[in-house]
Amino acid sequence: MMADTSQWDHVVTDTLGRIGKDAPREEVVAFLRHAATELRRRDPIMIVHSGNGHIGGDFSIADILVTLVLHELNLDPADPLASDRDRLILSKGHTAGALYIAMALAGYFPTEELMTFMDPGSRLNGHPNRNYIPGIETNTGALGHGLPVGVGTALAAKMDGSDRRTVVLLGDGELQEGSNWEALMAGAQFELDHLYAVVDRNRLQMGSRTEDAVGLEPLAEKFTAFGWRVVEIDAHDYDAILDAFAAEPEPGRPTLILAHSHKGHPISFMSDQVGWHHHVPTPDEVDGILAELDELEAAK
Ligand SMILES: Cc1ncc(C[n+]2csc(CCOP(=O)(O)OP(=O)(O)O)c2C)c(N)n1
Repeated sequence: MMADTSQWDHVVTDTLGRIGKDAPREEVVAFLRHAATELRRRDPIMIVHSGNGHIGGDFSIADILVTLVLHELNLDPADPLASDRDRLILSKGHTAGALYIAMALAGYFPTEELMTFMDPGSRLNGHPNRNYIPGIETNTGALGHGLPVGVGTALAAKMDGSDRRTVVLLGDGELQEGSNWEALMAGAQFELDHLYAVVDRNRLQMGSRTEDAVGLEPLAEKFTAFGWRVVEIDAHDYDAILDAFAAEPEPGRPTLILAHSHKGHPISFMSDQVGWHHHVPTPDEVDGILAELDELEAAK
């Protein structure tokens, strides 16, 4: 049963389009900050509508996602299957809601369609499906498959002699799937220097801290030992995200961006709270999220 969300009809999500590579850095950052705020406004309303979703992990990757989809990657919403586009794979497919909003903001499909999230017959499934939305590169949701597919995608680009990049967004809990470590070895073996893995290091998985389930640390050292160049960033700092992708690839080595984030960021009552992994917010909580986003936007 889809819930009534008409009380938030005043929250309108408009297409923003993409901001070009030649725009000044301050303009890019202001644009991306606004886009991420719009994403975080729309997300809880979609989740209340469907009664499902992964709001904590949506919020932790919002800043990176808008940076990639609305600016950094070589993508064209009007030509979503252009052969030399960069490839983005959302391996943490449970955060499909965030990807859909970023894609709608960029212009891949009308923003009105967002409110069909998880309706019967909707193109916007609970996990991304490439058969429905052109521009989604591969179906994900069963954790542990995005990076192996990304290795193949990047290897294909290398065999084509193309400079196109492959970027895979992973959860940190997801790293407990052994397939990731095989893919890390293969990425180094094939010297895929246009392959980027971004790990959303929010330190929480479903129901616990990662370190209390199957501990991951020392993570940066493990990636280095597997032959990857490691770049550590604050996942909510646009300059850091932009700089990480602007750096020239290191010849022969894939790049691992270890993005230190906060699940539920930047909302005071959600941030770093494990209970918000797939909590469906109450109407009061949605109002609280919207009020905090308004306040933060006014303060900038
Ligand atoms: C193979 C597989 N096992 C279990 C799940 C169920 N599941 C969905 S989200 C999740 C936790 C993922 O944690 P993490 O990768 O850290 O994501 P985040 O905390 O950033 O949302 C799990 C276990 C799944 N989607 N796929």
